[in-house]
Amino acid sequence: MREYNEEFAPVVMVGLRISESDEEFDHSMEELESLCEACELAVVDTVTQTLAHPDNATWIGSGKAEELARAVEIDGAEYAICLGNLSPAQMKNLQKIIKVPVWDRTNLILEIFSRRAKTREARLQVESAYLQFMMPRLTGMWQHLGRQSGGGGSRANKGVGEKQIELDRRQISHRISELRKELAQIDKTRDVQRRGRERDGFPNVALVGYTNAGKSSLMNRLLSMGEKSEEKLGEKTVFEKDMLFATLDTSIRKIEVNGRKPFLLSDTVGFIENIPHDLIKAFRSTLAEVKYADVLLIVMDASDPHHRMHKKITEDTLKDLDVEGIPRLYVYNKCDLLPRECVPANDIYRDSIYISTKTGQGIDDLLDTLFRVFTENNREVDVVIPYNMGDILNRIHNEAQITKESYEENGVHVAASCPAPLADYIAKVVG
Ligand SMILES: Nc1nc2c(ncn2[C@@H]2O[C@H](COP(=O)(O)OP(=O)(O)OP(=O)(O)O)[C@@H](O)[C@H]2O)c(=O)[nH]1
Ligand SMILES: [Mg+2]
Repeated sequence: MREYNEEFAPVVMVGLRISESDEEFDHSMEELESLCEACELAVVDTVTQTLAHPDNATWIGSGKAEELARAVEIDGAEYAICLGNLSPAQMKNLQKIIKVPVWDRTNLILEIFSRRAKTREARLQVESAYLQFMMPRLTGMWQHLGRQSGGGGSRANKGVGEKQIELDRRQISHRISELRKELAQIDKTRDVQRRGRERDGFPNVALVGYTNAGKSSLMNRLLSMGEKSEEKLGEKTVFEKDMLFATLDTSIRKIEVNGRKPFLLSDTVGFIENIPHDLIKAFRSTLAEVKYADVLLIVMDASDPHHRMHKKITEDTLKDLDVEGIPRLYVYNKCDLLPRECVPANDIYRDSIYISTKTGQGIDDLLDTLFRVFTENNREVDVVIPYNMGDILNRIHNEAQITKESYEENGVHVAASCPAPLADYIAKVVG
């Protein structure tokens, strides 16, 4: 039993097992409990059922639903949280029997997201996903409100309820289209910002991976290696916590580790198994940073026995995001939690790196590997930089390998092997 904060609302967790192995089922239930915890809910009891397929009416079958109703009553639970995605009708029927709101996994994830979203963009994205999820479920929701206000199922009430649902539906559709417009506007601003960053020509690296793998911790570790001033470091650090979906908003930071060339690193929302489709759709523009990256760092918690599955889920989600062509490095984090003999030695010519953001182990190897990948994408540049463009020449000195440099009448003639983003920048500015 986990220890919960006293203020968390008590809930019963409900698992329906169809064809999963014991191990898969237990893991999914454990993850559901972590999702509950992230949503400030305390799991006080668990009810499980095994069926060949979900019951059409009540999802777990009517006998099990009665058992659940008793458990809910005895435990004083305020919600039942179901593993799986229930149809609107299943949710409505189950709710009627157990007399407290029923949430499925999607519901729970949406709730976490709506509590955690901070920036305007994240809030709008979550609201849009929530409303789209709610639309087909309005009937069930009204029934629950009716029951709470003591209305029950009388004919007169039902009429009012249906009218209300029609009204709600129209209002929600209207709100969804408003949200779309606002998000499209934010998208435009984001595009302008991105073009601005592209103009600077620094390589873009994106952190991606399963939630709680240590993406934000890696960002913070790299920031701390470059920033000596405590105050400035405090302003740049991102939120990290042992909790699912700690990060929802994308943060982009310039990483300047002493003696190395700068690059931009973006940290974004983590992935999870069966991530609700509406949510992925809603977060597409936040995740767009991933699409424009030069290298993806796929971060995994190597101490988690399910990290191989997490890797697969991450790769499947990336497929949906259309980022197939971007080079990837696989970062096995939390190696401090593994026996020393289980951690392979790093080799910068491989694409898997073993690190610990906690101890700093392997971080230099990760940077070496990352710069090896940048260099592999280098392009040869042969240009004359006018004398009034000293800043570009400085960057070539700092970020490229110069093979020839001579001072001519119109400027400095350089031939160099440049990181692709810098080569693009030079082509744009110098021609
Ligand atoms: N022991 C150990 N713990 C780590 C390491 N890296 C991160 N953690 C812990 O793992 C937890 C999750 O870290 P985060 O950096 O928030 O993970 P994340 O991938 O950003 O997670 P989301 O934002 O939820 O997607 C935190 O409690 C970290 O302190 C590590 O190398 N070793
Ligand atoms: Mg994070």
